[in-house]
Amino acid sequence: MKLWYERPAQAWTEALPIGNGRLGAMAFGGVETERLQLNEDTLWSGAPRDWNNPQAKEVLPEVRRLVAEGKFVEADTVCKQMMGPYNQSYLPLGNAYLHFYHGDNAKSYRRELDLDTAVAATTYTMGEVVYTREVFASHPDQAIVIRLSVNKLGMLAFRAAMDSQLRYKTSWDSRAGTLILQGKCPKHVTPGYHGADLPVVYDADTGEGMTFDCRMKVLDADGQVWADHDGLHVQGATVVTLLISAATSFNGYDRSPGLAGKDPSSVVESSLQTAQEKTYEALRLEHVQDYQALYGRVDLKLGSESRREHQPTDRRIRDQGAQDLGLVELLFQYGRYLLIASSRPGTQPANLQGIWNCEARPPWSSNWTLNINTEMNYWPAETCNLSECHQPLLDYIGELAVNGRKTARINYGCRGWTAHHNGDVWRQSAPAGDFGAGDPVWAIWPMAAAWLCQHLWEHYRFSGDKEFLAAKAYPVMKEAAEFYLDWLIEDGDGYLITSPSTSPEHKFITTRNEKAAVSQASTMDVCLIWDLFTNCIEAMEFLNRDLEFRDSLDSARRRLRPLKIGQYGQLQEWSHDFADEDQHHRHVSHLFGVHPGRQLTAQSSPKFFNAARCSLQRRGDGGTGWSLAWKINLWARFGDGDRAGKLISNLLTLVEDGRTNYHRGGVYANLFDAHPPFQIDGNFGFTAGVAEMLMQSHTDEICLLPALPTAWHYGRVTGLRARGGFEIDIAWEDGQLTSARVVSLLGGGCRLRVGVGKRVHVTELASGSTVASSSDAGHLEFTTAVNGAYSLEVE
Ligand code: FUC
Repeated sequence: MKLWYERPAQAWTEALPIGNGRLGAMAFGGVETERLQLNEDTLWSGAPRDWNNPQAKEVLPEVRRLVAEGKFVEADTVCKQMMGPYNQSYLPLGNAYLHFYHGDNAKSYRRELDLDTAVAATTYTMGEVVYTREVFASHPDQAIVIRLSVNKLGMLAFRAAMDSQLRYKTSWDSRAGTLILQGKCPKHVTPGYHGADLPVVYDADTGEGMTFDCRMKVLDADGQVWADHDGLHVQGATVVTLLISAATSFNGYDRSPGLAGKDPSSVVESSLQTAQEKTYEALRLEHVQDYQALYGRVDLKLGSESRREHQPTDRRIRDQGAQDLGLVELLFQYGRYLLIASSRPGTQPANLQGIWNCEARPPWSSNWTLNINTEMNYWPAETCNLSECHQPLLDYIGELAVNGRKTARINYGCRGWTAHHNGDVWRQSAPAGDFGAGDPVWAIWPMAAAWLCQHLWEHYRFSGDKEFLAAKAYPVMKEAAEFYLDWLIEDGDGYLITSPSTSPEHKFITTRNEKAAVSQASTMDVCLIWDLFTNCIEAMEFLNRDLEFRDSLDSARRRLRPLKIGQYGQLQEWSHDFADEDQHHRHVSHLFGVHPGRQLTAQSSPKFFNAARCSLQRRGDGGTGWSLAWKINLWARFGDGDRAGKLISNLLTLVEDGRTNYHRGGVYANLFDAHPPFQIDGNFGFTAGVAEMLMQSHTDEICLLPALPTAWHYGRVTGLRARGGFEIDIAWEDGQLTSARVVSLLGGGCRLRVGVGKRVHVTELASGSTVASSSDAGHLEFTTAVNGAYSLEVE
């Protein structure tokens, strides 16, 4: 499980990411100069502000009237008055450089990232001297640790320096051997997709804008060490350990980090203080143990003779792509690695770039885009056994709801809470769009609360954590449901609809042959509300709470305008059978009910399920990285392993650095997902998709191997998680299930669907007794004990 290369990274998308959830670095592995590009996950421009727009409420009746009259283009124009300001931007902290004095004529060069240990390493030789470098981001010690060594006494000499693109100054503490970088963030950054004369605006040093502190320190060195205006110097050493730590003045989403911020310096000092009392070996051991406790839970082996582990990763992608099943395994585990590295309890959720960003105006502000991207980031969290890593998103939702309550009231005069398509560290909840400069096709979408609440419910379904459901999840879900109850209006035919309504980012063609964004009751709106109401109803029944409210949700759910099938047999994207602006558009929002929703299944609604398949067929097999990843998950839900496999092939193609394209996603040399540009959602969506091909549990049964591609002849997966608190191992040969194991963490009933022609039986391991055998339909049902283990054999 290694990514490895024969030359240093030339571009950022060749560098290797490390992270502890909060601190991140991209390691370039340069010979003469090593660069570690640094990030800290709370480092954002701006401060809390009022983004709500009372005018939205004023124009809402007019927008609704125009939509009802079919004047969609006019409605688009008027609903621009409903927008608020743009959201702020995630920022790059800086760089640490190690300048060596040995030139760059290295031999036997190799750099790698080992997913089993989360350690990046570089080795090369210069004449007789072998140089070795290791770097990792420790979660227990909240520091980035660098180890340099040579095999010849005293041959190590370098100068270490730091810089930043933001406002900064450096200083040094020669006695402590510490280099200090202190900086200040802009109070405003205009998103890169919007032109501005002054896109990056700073306040006075004591004014608005986050401050930050980053320190690099020699932990131990056996040579001479000193610090001066030029940086940290090491000479005549054989082994050196460096520590880097950083913090910001971020003091919560609702406090100004410039005027009422935390003191970042004391945070950095104290983490360095704790780390420096340990040896390098101890730091490394604790890091590896902490990491492996999460990473080691899932293992995937796809049997094949076509593995090319002996080839560098970039060549494997270029020459073999998805035919190299070892590369598929690597990309699967990389998604898990990246989630552990970018999302730990107490940190910010993984944003569009996880935590890795080198630009002051990154693509789409490296924000939380809530109309697919942020949710996709967390698709693998539960199924791939990283439930703890889901926590930052769950916390974010609770905080967003606090701001979203004001937005619901001020913008729409509704109860409850809502949020729109863009979020930032200040928990921006209003429609971003610079008060009218934005396009309604993305800005007018008060649906984020519904989608995000799915994560609260899913966390409960996987973990069975009743305390979490009762105290944290349910109250937020209920308030979101209140918002949508108020947001829904009557359509005159007895149905409830949303208006204005968009299908995110995709326009339709009106009968007057014009492009428009807003109409009524897009399929996604209806499916999102169905999902939220259904989850709330189940939660209320389980908690035995608010049963009257339950009834009003249930009757509203029955009155949602029904889905429709269009002229091609497709599931209509809008409530009229409009023509698509782009038949191959990257978003597949109208298929939400198939995945990640559960409204449309072959059993519950075969007609719409088949229509949804027709829609996906029409969309084609192209798209941005995340779009390909969503399609993998969808084809898995349609039970078509080969088609999912085809999408995997399309995603596992090498994209050169610097290209942008909306139709051809892939991966970069470092296996980062390419929208392009780099966007991490496709990595997470891919990993979730592979899990979905091997096991599904979104209905009331656990389905083993629902969408296995023919090319994955034999293999096994261990440690996947199913709803209901089950841990599942599966093995197969010749494309057929051979055995499985179920560990029940919560006890209770377990229903399996195995889909093999032969008879299977299930044995309880503790007692050795058979607890179930399959009928011909391949269904099994048995009761499990808490922590009970069950083995399934094919007869
Ligand atoms: C949505 C998508 C884009 C991109 C952006 C971050 O706007 O349509 O493709 O992923 O989010």
